[in-house]
Amino acid sequence: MKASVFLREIKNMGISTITGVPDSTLKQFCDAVQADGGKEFKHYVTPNEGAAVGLATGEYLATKHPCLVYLQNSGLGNIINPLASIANREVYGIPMLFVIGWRGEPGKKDEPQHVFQGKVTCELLEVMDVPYSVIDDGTTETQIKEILEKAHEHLEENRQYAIIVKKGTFEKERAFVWENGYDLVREQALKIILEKVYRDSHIVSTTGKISRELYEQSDALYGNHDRIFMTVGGMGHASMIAYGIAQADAARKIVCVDGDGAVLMHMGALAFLAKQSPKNLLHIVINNAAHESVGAMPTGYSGQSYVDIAKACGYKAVYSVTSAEQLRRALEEADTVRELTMIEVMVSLTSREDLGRPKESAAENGQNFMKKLQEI
Ligand SMILES: Cc1ncc(C[n+]2csc(CCOP(=O)(O)OP(=O)(O)O)c2C)c(N)n1
Repeated sequence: MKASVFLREIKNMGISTITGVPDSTLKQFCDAVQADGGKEFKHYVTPNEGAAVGLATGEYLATKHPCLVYLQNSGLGNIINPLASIANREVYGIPMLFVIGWRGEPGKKDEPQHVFQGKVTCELLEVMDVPYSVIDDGTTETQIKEILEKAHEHLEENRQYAIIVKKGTFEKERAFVWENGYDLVREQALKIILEKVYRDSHIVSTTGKISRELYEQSDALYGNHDRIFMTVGGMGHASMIAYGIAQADAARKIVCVDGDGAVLMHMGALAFLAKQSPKNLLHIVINNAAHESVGAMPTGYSGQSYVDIAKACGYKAVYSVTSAEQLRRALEEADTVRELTMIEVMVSLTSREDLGRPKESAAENGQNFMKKLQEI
């Protein structure tokens, strides 16, 4: 099915505001929403999925029109609080239509972080009092119309309804492409970071391609990746994991390699970290103004600087760099400062088609990281 056809039916059911966080399973859907460019739909990429439920709640209060909230099933955790304690029919009864990308569908091979989440996706919706339909590449236009009619009935009763989207449901159409104006390639920046910090620090890296690129570059440079803890799931929590390690032993140097979308998702961590001010934590934000790993949709804070926020929160030193040379210099300086520091690295929207994935299980990588941690 074409995502543009799906969107037309969404419009026909009276929805004209779409909000959420992008997902690779929903890439074609996200591209179609971007391609609309605000003509038929108002569109907001929110910091996290719970924030989208908040926005949808406000829109309904103001207009009596339900919103469409899209998310990867990893984001279910983020919506549970506002769904259970605001939107549920036993509280305010706020209707909204969820469109959920299903990673880790049982029986299909997927990454470790998606396996359990994929298994409990339907159950979670049942527990949350959200009825749902599942669609795939065999779902016809007529069936979609029927599903949306059913959804409409639930929305009319002040309930929510979810459409779970299997991988490959939406056909490829015109991809949404944009440039952010930066030249430095993320993978090159990550290599520079590894060259500077890998020997005497431990790294906590964020969700998505940043971890996958660090993994490959570390193998290429040092023949192992044991000093990297990859936050493969739990998007937005890498800096708090890094802090957890840093506070346990002030003698260890910890580097968090974060993404701009991930920092935005749980931005409160910046304020917390600044308050704690660990001297042994270097926070690097790879900023491409987008969720590049899942299709490069711009974030809700695209084009803005993270160091200004970090500085205002109380980070002791901040650098924003756009070139390899500036990055090398900032890493040198950060090493002499030895205070809570943020380096923001502005990078392009480039990544390799043949980028690999970790070969070991997550548990194995976790164990190896813990062993290495004891060595320094
Ligand atoms: C809670 C949650 N929502 C959505 C996703 C899907 N997801 C994986 S990586 C990613 C984009 C990360 O963006 P950013 O941190 O800016 O890094 P980039 O991919 O641009 O390098 C998203 C949205 C997820 N893993 N978890």
